[in-house]
Amino acid sequence: MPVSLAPGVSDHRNDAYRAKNPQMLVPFLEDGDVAIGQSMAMLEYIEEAYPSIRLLPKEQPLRSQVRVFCQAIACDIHPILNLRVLQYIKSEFDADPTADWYRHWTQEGFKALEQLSSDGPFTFGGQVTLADCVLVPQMYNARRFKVDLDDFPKLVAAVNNCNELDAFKDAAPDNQADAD
Ligand SMILES: N[C@@H](CCC(=O)N[C@@H](CS)C(=O)NCC(=O)O)C(=O)O
Repeated sequence: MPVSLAPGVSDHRNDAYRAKNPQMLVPFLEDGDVAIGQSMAMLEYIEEAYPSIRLLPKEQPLRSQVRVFCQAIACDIHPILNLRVLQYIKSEFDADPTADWYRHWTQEGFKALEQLSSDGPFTFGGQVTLADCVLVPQMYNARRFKVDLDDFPKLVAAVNNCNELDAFKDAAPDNQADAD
């Protein structure tokens, strides 16, 4: 079910959605009896419930390296660039967070990710992993906010290669039923 974050709509803040997800954030996964928020929890659920497609490598140290990469985005980069943070900076400090704030924290985070990633074609070599699933949307936002990506050739290449695959095309924001 589409949940719009658009200003003036804010489906994620209505009572019906809050009853499902007290954090009032998207995405939110419903699969049978399972109803969970938090992207990393969802990705691990899908990994365990649908083991025919493996996105978390079994072997170490790769397994942990993929988790480190995912958490660098989910715990450190994404939270400070989130909609409610940007809205708060604008309303409380009368500053435009889409200028310096967004670009600064994306580039700081991407510097580390570029170093953490391995050679392509994907973030950790020849197989798509959870790292790619987490990087693609963060890169989508970086492009949307016109962050200079010249220093991140491995990340850009991995995302471009993912975006050639049907699964990533199907999941792209512009290909969703409620995209405007
Ligand atoms: N840690 C959460 C973050 C979820 C999150 O912040 N989602 C954003 C969209 S990408 C959101 O719902 N923002 C609404 C807001 O900030 O009000 C996760 O990984 O699922």
